[in-house]
Amino acid sequence: MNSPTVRKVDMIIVGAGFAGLYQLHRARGLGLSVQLLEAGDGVGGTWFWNRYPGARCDVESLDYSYSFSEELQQEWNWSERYAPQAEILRYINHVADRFDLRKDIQFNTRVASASFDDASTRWTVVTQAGERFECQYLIMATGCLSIPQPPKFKGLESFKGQWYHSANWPREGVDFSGKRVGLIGTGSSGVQMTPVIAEQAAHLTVFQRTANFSVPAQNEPLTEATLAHVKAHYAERRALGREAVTGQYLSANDKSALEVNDEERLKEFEFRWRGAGGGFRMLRAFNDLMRNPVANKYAGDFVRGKIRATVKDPVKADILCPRPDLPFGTKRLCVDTNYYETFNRDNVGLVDVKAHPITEITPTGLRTTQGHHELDAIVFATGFDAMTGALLAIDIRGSGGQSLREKWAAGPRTYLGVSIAGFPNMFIIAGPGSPSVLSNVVHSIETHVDWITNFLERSRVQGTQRIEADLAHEDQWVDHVNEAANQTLYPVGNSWYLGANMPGKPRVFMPYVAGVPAYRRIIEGVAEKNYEGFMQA
Ligand code: N01
Repeated sequence: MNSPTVRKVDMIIVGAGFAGLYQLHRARGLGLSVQLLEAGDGVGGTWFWNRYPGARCDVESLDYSYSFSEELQQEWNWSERYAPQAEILRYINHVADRFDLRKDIQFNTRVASASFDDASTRWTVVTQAGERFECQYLIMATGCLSIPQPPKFKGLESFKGQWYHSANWPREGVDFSGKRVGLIGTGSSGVQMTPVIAEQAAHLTVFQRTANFSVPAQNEPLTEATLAHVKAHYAERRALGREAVTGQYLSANDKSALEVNDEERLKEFEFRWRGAGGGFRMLRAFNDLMRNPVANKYAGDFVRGKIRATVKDPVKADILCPRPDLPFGTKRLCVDTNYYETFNRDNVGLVDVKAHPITEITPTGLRTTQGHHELDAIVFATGFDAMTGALLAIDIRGSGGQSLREKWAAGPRTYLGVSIAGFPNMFIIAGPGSPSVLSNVVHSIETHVDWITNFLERSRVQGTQRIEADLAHEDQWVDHVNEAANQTLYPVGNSWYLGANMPGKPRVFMPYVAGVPAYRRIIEGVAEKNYEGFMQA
């Protein structure tokens, strides 16, 4: 039998989202031969798959975009403050064309395994179709929210209508006109699609297990004058973003919620809810919202007050109000357009499936412990195996054949969120242990890609063949990430940040909470000290 051909390149990148495309561009700049492997048939990553109605970013597009090319940021015109999915996908396609990236991307290619050979210091990457590649550097640009949590409901196979998952939406769209639709899940995806589906469907029933907090996006079209102003000062905007805790400048108030009186506190919350632009600005209303339970409760009570003032039916309002044991913002804050208002429509129902759990899907709908709901279509907005799912979906074997699945059996462990001890010459972009999903992720991606590229440039000059995080440094970093999380209220939130949404997943707070500027200073310091904590041979 002939042995399969092996394609040899300097670098394999897995994933053609924001991270993979920029890494491809930068690696080419180093003169490396690169092959990018992508499971989908187009670029865009999360924006390729998540085409559900109402999908849009929750970080403003003027910030949630690449900063590496002045020409790119000058020529692209965002239409709205928070661009819809289709526009973001057009932008990513534009980037792929503008920088001629497609010629190094192989689509429809899902990676099955990757193994490191200590003798040659090369990775062998095998696709699900059995193709083999060999490379010196392996870059995992697989995304934090790319493995949907499959709906596991008894009886789903018997359902006679159509069902959909938010992250695997039909490309041609779905027409819900005249249909009775059930929507399970009220995280960012469910909250974004509720108002849009309600407009079209004959009836929408939202099945909510946990009430989360949602704040208005205050989305609006971007005028020519706004675009011109931003473009004239883009460098300043990006510089402010770099020094902001989330990598996006959002006028942070440096006062404690406890040092002001009731009137001033309310004024600040109102300002952020309405006038100052909405969205994540609410998290910056006071400097201790995510650390001090009393401060946090003020924010939670404010939003609960808004829900009760908006939703006319007091029973629905009560179900929609997050319970006191969920601190504000500790499950990822949802950013919406008309979410709570939608529950005032006659064709929208709400079922509390914590109080009355779903028992089964039936051929004609869904049953809870309280009764049966007749449905023509079911939408699952039930989330993802976040942060680790895409990496562990691949059988990754590092030095000495060590399995990543085994190494991470009790939760992810990284050095700086970018490297894993025992897995030489492999880097992860915006992975667990870095600000990642708690930041403007496009900014964090650029930070990682630039850092990795500089590291590789230097090691090529020095003739280094093998780069590997030192285990003791990794242990220290994991402790530091945990300590930082434990100084906040985040771990209380039982969220996907902790893996709490996946039955059986170890509970470890995965992103690094200390903020983008603090993180950048750490990784820049590591670079300055000859990449301290990395063994280089
Ligand atoms: O997923 P989620 P998502 N029975 O995990 C419920 C990003 N994103 O796709 O909270 C009943 O947040 C689950 O209930 P509970 C963003 O980072 C960004 O909405 O586990 N319900 C929850 O309500 C976001 O945080 C945008 O009790 C079940 C929901 O499903 C992340 O992606 C837009 C259930 C899942 O919420 C994930 O968001 C969209 C069950 N068996 C997504 N299983 C932007 O705006 C789960 N649920 C950029």
